[in-house]
Amino acid sequence: MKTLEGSLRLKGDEKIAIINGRFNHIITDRLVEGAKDSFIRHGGSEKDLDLVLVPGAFEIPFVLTRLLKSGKYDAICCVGAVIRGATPHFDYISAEATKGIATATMQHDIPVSNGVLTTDTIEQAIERAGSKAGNKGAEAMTTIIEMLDLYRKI
Ligand code: INI
Repeated sequence: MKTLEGSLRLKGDEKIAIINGRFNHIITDRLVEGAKDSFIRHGGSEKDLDLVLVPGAFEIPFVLTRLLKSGKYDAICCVGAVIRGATPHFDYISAEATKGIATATMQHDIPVSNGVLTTDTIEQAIERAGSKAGNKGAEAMTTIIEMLDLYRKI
């Protein structure tokens, strides 16, 4: 049986965009740091990394669609933080961000990852932004690195 699986290996010339929903920036800045760190550790070059800031998670899919259409990037990593305690329309914003990222991604042949946190409390968000539950920005970047290699193989 032939198994196809991506390795965590960059060629070194991949151009990547991180889209960051600035809302709850104390959290999302840490997610960006994690994503950048993962990119560099896996052999990426800082000059090939662009950071695009949007007001909140709700805006991520609109900018993602434009960046996908631009053809400038090999992969795109989305990060943000929607916290239930911080918004009465938590379900609406988190669902639109998740659905929007998935919908935009389906229409293009470019790896995209969803590192948007959706948590009940700020404590849960802190745990996922570089403390005891890891850094979901780093995980989101690692995911697109694996997917880039898999796309090369299939
Ligand atoms: N955006 C977030 O990314 N996280 C949140 O927790 C949040 N809260 O709490 O409201 C939030 N709101 C802003 C939203 O993403 C849009 O920017 C806004 O609705 C304007 O379209």
